[in-house]
Amino acid sequence: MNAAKYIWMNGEFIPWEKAQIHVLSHTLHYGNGVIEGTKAYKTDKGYAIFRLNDHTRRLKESAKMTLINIPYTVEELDNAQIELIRINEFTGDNVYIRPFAFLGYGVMGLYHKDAPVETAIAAWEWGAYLGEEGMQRGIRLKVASMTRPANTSNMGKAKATANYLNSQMAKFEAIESGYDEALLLDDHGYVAEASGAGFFMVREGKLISPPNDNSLESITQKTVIEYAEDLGYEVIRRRISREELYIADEAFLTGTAAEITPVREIDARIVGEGHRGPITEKIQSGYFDIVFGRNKKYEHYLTYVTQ
Ligand code: PPE
Repeated sequence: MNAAKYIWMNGEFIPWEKAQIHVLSHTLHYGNGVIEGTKAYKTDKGYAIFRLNDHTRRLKESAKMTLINIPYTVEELDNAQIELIRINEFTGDNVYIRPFAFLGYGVMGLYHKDAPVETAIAAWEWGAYLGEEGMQRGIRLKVASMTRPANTSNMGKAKATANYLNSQMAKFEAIESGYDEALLLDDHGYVAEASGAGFFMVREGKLISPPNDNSLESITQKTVIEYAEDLGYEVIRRRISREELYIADEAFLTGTAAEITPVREIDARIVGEGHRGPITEKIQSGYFDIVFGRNKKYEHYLTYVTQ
């Protein structure tokens, strides 16, 4: 990975290589932690963080769901992210920001009430999540053999570290089978989300995305819905069955890291014409206009980092 200069940890900026923890940290053993993924883009007016407040609020909400008490306010965490971008003196055209909270050293056993909460924020330059070529040509998706855990036994709406075991198994399986990314169904057989991104398909000129009954409330998904409706497209939130995937005219993934990644194949079925579809291309280029500050209407989503 691309190391940066500083990491914010428990209220202080410390050198990147000093941000270390004990091997008996609670989260390493039992997996209760929460993460966020936020991105800053280099605009004409310097770096701007996209939907910063929405991401930070989601971090606090994930922590509330998983019984982790983050001892910082949303405002304090927002300011720490702004300052982190400033002092790291990044130069790339975008920077990924990873705020997170986990349980530290001092308590073993499952009852975590007295385990100390550690809060940290790292930021680094991260290239195209599913490859530059994928952004142009589209990626190949495999429906995972495991489903997303049922709502009766997990918390899909929390961006919880523990949810990524399921994601990791699916992603590994997809790549080992020659695909780029995994798409996970819910426990009833309907599309939930990709291993680290949301899902959209296009049929008869309409955009369709699953409800978040069994998945993360994706901030990029929300942005795409708002923008697509602005462009005059109808957007429908409804369940998508597996066979319907195979006859989609277009498909794409949405995520902070994945941005808008076109899908060109799903389980050996060619999607549409087998390359980035026209509506996908419009949404993708419009999304980049928004995050890079080239669309005034969406500028309220940007937090500028003044030097
Ligand atoms: N679902 C999952 C499971 C997920 O991890 C993400 C983001 C999304 C949907 C899209 O959410 P949003 O970023 O709010 O639009 N995944 C993050 C981490 C990826 C990683 O590999 O790490 C991200 O994109 O930041």
